[in-house]
Amino acid sequence: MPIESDADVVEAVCELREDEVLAWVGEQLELRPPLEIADALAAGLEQLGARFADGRYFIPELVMGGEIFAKAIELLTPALEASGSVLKKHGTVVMGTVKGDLHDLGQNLVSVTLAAAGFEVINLGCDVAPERFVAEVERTGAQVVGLSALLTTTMQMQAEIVDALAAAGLRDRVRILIGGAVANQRWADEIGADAYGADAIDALDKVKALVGINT
Ligand code: B12
Repeated sequence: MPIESDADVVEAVCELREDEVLAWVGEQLELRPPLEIADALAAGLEQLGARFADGRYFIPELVMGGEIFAKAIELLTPALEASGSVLKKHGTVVMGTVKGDLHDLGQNLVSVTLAAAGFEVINLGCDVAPERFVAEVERTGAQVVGLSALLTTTMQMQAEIVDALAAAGLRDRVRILIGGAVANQRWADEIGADAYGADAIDALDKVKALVGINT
């Protein structure tokens, strides 16, 4: 079945039709902004996750779906970068997925989006321990640290990192932004983070607000 709509691409991602999905991404790049395309693909992964949750899919499907998404984001990255103001550096953001959590696709997308908008992004990858976040904030003098978590078992780690930054005496120097499928504003308030970002665009808005950029 050819991909003719965003609903079709959700199905194609779920059915792991890699070649068709990547060809569709190439076509869509001529037609609309790269983040819109990424959103459509993410909806596919969400659906795939739902099928995993209800027992129709297993780990291999999850892995392959993630790989297709990563390849698609690679295709989108030049367009994402070109859409930003790469000349002006607005500040530094340390970004990572917390310890115990291997989901890095979402935070990579956020990182590319922030970099495209003129931020220096230090992407620490996934499974990042609190002490590493502390060391990188100290080393880089970052204004913002972004913490991603996708598992109910790892969201507590976001709280531990907030505490570790405070214990290191850095809490007044760095703003803390949290995100990932299990995070929300209430959790941000509860653990004493400065903001919550729902997706890449929201993350960019929140980072701008945290460093005092109005546009
Ligand atoms: C792909 C995937 C995997 C891949 C990850 C590959 C990779 N390199 O990332 C693999 C196969 C490794 C995996 C493994 C597991 N997974 Co998984 N996975 C997914 C899936 C299908 C998609 C996640 C994704 O990448 N989405 C696309 C991106 C773009 O979205 P996103 O990550 O949410 O990011 C967006 C926002 O959240 C936000 N954001 C993200 N980070 C940040 C950070 C900041 C600072 C900000 C502001 C914003 C922000 O912006 C992003 C862009 O819009 C989800 C389903 C889902 N609904 O999320 C399950 C899901 C997260 N996984 C789940 C589970 C259970 C697991 C495993 C435990 C399975 C197992 N039994 O082994 C393991 C855990 C491994 C580990 N220790 O981490 C559950 C989690 C349930 C829960 N609430 O705890 C989910 C929800 C599936 C489900 N419905 O059951 N998984």
